[in-house]
Amino acid sequence: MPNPVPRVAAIHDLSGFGRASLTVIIPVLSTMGVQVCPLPTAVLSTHTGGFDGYHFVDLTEEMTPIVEHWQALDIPFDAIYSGFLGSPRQVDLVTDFIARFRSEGQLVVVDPVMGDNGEPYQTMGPEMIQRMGDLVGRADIITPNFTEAVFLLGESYREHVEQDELKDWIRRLCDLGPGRVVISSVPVAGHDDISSVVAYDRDDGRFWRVDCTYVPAYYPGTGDIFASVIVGSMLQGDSLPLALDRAVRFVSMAIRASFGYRNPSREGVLLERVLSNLRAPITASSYQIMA
Ligand code: PXL
Repeated sequence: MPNPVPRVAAIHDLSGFGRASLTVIIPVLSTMGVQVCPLPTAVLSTHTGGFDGYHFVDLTEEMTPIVEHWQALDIPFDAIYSGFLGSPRQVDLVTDFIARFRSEGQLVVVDPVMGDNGEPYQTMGPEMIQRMGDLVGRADIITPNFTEAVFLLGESYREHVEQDELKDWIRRLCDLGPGRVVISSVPVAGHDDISSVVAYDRDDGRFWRVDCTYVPAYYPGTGDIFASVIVGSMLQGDSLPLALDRAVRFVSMAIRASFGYRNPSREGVLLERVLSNLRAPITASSYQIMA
């Protein structure tokens, strides 16, 4: 019997304040009609983007007993979705989780959370970056941002990349293992006011692109919201370009709903104001196939 509601194992941290990781992943997926079973990797007082002195509780030692209980219960998951990991050993634990719970028709999504704007997050050392490279090899879909794609490929960060080179990067990311790659925050040459999201499906060899108008503010947690909408959309049966389109539209809407306020950007986007839009029927889409 298939699960009456799609069920996802979500392996991410819980940052209490600042609207990132599980505090946005759970509401987004629940609103999209997906049951979230969190396997927390760490508990933090806040996320690490813009707060000093945060308290970080590593849950590495707690993860295996949780996984063993889930395995004893024989819980079937329609998707496994990992994100921010607190230590290199947690990468092994996620790999082990995928091996234990892998099943036919399941979706394994790895969001290789490591950094943004050319910089690694405070807790991401070179070992984490190297190990994350191993983990993406176990995924069906990966969702790095432009910076994380650069890290995974061992390239040097740059402001712009030509389309042919970007396609080459994406094919190289697929060579690591995943059949579908989605890269967000790709700079568009000659257009400082636009970034794009590009996706590739190895099965049909097609590249898709959605452009986003740049809003001059950086909000932590938007990558988690973006990847979660992709997961929810794929679980609803949407095609890759439609999932892409929905994720871009929703994150853009969340940023626009927040930018007009003087709310500190480190507190994240005002998700609660826009969440219900995830239930709206799809009326238009703007994805393009890349020549
Ligand atoms: O949104 C990614 C993320 C997740 N978890 C933690 C973070 C960040 C980004 O800063 O600090 C703890």
